[in-house]
Amino acid sequence: MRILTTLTVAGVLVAGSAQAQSIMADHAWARATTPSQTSGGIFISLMDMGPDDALVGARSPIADTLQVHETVEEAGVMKMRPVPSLPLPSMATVELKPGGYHVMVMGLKQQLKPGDTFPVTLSFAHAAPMTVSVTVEAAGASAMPGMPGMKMP
Ligand SMILES: [Cu+2]
Repeated sequence: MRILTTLTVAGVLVAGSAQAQSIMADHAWARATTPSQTSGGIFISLMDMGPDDALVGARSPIADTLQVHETVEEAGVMKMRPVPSLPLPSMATVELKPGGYHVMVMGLKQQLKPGDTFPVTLSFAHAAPMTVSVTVEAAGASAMPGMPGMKMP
């Protein structure tokens, strides 16, 4: 008896729902945290295979509050602030990544250790809510493109 696994979308657990899911998620990851850290960031690629949509919220059992944030530069200083809704244009991929959009985790109830996974449920303006499995990666892992191997004098 063989169980087909070829149709499994990596890292994505689509909640049982009759509603069609037009959003696909890829590489959902979070930065590892220290024991005293109470906040963190989640990064993910979202592909909208349906009509225009928007990411409007997120929740997870691991933290009190999750917010969609954007990173902006003000007078040479990088700051982040909440956005009520992150547009997901039809047939496009929006990447939440360090230095850009991210899901901010506040009030962490546990330390995020490399290799751990935890569920996050994303809410959209139109598509059905989607629960994805987020993998914790070492702080700095694949976070800063171009940085590994670059030695500054
Ligand atoms: Cu943030």
